[in-house]
Amino acid sequence: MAHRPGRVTSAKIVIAGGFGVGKTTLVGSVSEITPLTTEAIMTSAGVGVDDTRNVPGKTTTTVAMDFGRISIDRDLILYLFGTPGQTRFWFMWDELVRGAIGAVVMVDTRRLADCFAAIDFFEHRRLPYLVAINCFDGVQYHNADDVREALAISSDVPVISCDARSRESTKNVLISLVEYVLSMRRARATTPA
Ligand SMILES: Nc1nc2c(ncn2[C@@H]2O[C@H](COP(=O)(O)OP(=O)(O)OP(=O)(O)O)[C@@H](O)[C@H]2O)c(=O)[nH]1
Ligand SMILES: [Mg+2]
Repeated sequence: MAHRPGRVTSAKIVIAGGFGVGKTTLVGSVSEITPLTTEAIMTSAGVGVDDTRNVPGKTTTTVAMDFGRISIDRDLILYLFGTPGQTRFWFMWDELVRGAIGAVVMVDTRRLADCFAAIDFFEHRRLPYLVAINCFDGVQYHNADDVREALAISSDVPVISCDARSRESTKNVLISLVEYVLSMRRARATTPA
């Protein structure tokens, strides 16, 4: 992604994380087009498989992907691809991340372990990612350093808090990710091989 002023650049970003962490909510809150969603009603067949204890109002789940678009400024458009959270849909991840410049891994601090698989996936593919703590109402706040330590991720991976329902908040997350990706690319370009 070479960002040249005056020329419109587009980039693909993946929104990942565990089941019910707020991925579809994030894409929906920030997208300037009506997001494409692939929600299916959760039926009693999912009882015992899908853990909805921390998201009691949740009645649907993503079965393929979410898709949205946001213009960060006049010359940078981001295309957002939200992944399905349930592990039984993970066979689609390889396709979903193809061509992406980076990823947002959303976490709910009540269920931190749910994001391990996403982090492993991006680490393995060397795709830059940041961690966005989705602050659900009434949940005790954990600061970024504690979450970084609990996830055992490198000190340069950004960890930030957000509210997936707020456009401003999610836009901030995306801007932070773009800045991080650009800084990684600059660092790689200046490191002798
Ligand atoms: N209080 C609060 N509720 C949220 C927030 N984000 C999402 N929710 C609620 O949490 C539930 C899960 O949100 P989704 O956006 O469907 O989660 P998801 O990660 O896309 O879920 P899957 O695709 O099924 O893995 C919904 O009932 C949302 O209304 C948040 O920031 N705060
Ligand atoms: Mg979803």
